[in-house]
Amino acid sequence: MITIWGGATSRTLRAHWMIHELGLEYTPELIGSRTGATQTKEFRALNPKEKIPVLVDDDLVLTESVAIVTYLADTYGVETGLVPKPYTIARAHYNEWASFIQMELDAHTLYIIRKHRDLAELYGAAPAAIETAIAGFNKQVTVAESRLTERPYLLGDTFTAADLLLLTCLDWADIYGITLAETFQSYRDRIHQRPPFQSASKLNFSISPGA
Ligand SMILES: N[C@@H](CCC(=O)N[C@@H](CS)C(=O)NCC(=O)O)C(=O)O
Repeated sequence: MITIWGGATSRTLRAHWMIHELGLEYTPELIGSRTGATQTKEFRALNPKEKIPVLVDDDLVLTESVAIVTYLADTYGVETGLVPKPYTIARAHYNEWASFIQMELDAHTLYIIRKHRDLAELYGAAPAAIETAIAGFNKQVTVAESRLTERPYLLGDTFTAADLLLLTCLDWADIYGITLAETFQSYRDRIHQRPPFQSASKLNFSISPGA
């Protein structure tokens, strides 16, 4: 039996969304970040990093949203093409996009804004870092934009986990008031219509985020 811990954030959405894409049965444990729920003894035994999302699949405990998404598609959706098969060129490009999105659009830019603006009381206010993060996001995201002017999805003609990861960052940027290029509007509209996105979002955001 699969359990996904965590809700209410873009990172937790990724895990729920992939489960919904694959049509798997699972137990969502919708705990929020910064609510104290990631610091309980039970949760720390699963993830001493005190972070969500976490996947539990029988004996396997897996953290990191990109690793979770990739594991789920590799294990339960090999024929879906949601993540290209290992040892292929397509997989190398999937890895490339996944690393780029997680590092350049999430960790180095959007998460910096979150830490030093929304969570300034915890991490310190840093207006210059926020300005640089917004500029960095805008610069890096143009690479994805150029790609999407040539093909409907990041890896080609079909939706993959690379698009799932990108979409979560584009929606996160939109919430932060970052103006996205026109190419992204139609891309986002198209992906927002996917029933697994809609059902996973409804579930993921059914709890309030922590502070
Ligand atoms: N690199 C990790 C980041 C996970 C992360 O930072 N999660 C935040 C919420 S988005 C969290 O769990 N914070 C917990 C807390 O501070 O209570 C991933 O992509 O899964």
